[in-house]
Amino acid sequence: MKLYTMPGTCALAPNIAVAWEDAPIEIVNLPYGDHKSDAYLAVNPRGQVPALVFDDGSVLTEGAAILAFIGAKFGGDAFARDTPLGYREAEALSYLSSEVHAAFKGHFSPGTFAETPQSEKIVRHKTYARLDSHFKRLNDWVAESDGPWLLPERSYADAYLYIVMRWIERTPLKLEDYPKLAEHQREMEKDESVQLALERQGMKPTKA
Ligand SMILES: N[C@@H](CCC(=O)N[C@@H](CS)C(=O)NCC(=O)O)C(=O)O
Repeated sequence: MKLYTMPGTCALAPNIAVAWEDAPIEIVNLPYGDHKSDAYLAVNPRGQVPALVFDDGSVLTEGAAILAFIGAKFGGDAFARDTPLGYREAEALSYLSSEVHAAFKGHFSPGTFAETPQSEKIVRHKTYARLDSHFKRLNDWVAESDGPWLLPERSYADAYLYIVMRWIERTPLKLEDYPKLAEHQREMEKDESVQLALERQGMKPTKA
């Protein structure tokens, strides 16, 4: 199996899960731009990472679905779904993917929602307010878990949270305004599997 990634992207979440589980999945880190090459469009016509290619050539996209696959196939009991942790993990992954990750679109591609520089400015302004409310919610969530993780135990949601929070550096928002999320980032970066995944994706720890 091959997992397609690209530096700086959300593909880091399944890449971290692969490292945590020591799963026999090859990481193929595309140089930025190659996600629109003919060769990669044959893998994922949407030109996005992550994509997991099975040995029979079939392809699974969507980070949360790839994480669910890695958990089911290689995660053993720790990530079994029929437990309160499993349901909470699914809830957190769904929120991170459909709400938090999606909200960054207004920062990375404001032109999707606006046609003029003036309306782009409004989109960005609203995007940062929306991201701030998501980050406050996530900060409370970590505080309530009574530990450094999003849930009472470490889960794949932490891998997803880690990559979306790295993107805050590219916005006017500041990680130090969400102290539990800053602590979460530091804890993740102490983890050797996270360090390995970062290296495989051509990235470095942030030293938050
Ligand atoms: N809904 C998809 C979104 C994937 C996605 O947004 N991938 C980004 C990187 S984080 C990407 O490949 N962007 C390149 C592009 O859209 O051109 C998922 O959750 O996997």
